[in-house]
Amino acid sequence: MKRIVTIQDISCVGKCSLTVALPVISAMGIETSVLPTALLSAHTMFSGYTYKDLTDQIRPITEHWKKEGFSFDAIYTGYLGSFEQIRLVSDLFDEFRTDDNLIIVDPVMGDNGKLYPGFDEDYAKENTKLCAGADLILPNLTEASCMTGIPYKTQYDRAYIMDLLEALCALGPKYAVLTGISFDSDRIGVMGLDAETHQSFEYYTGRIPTGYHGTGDVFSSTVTGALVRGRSLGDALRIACEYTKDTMEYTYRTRGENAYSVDFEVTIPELVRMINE
Ligand code: PXL
Repeated sequence: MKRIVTIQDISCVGKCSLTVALPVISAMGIETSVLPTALLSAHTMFSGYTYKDLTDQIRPITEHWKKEGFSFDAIYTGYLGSFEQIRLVSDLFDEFRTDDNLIIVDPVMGDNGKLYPGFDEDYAKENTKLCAGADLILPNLTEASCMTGIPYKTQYDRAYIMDLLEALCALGPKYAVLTGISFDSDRIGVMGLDAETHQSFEYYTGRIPTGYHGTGDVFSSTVTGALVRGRSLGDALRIACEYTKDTMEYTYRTRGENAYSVDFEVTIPELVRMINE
């Protein structure tokens, strides 16, 4: 069985980060090891959340893993909490990178033009160091703009997206994929760039007229799982876009706009069908 390690927080309530990555990647038939970076009572969109930093656990845990000889088919990082964590996770990349495993970085920092509570521009710049060591990075437009210094826009054309992708590739990953790209009101999807060949690719689905927390984590977990299951990047992106859209559609239909995250559990059978076909 293939094994992934995913490195991000546990938000006890809120369906994001590890509480999404674990069920989604496990459902794809892959062992999911975790390295929790922090323990929160709920995700940071709830006011008054508690936060227990787990930075001091990262080294002892990875040292034990090294002693045991554990290896991972992919290392997938999401929400991290501090400069120190970025440094420790970069070290972890160096220690656990092999010739054929994958390093996937979702530089979770913000959305809709704003950084999440607790993050600032300096933190965004520090995240570029993590991206440099990745095979694939999966920022949204907000995160891409903060990391590259290219101003965030809500109205844009293909040239703007290509500029962002080129700037992201210049950070050092093999592939950059931008999420949440929309050139018209009823389609949304992803555009990516191969840093070596400069070939671009894209995939779109119908658009659900609202945004939900945790959808980026559903998307990135699915891309990671599909790649480890041997799918091409184009195919992994298609499966992840479709699964994310299905979960958003179901959530919108049954709960409207005010859900605190998406009901990805209900659509897991569809994900399992897509990954096995
Ligand atoms: O879904 C991204 C995410 C992950 N972890 C925490 C968050 C968020 C988004 O707000 O607050 C703690």
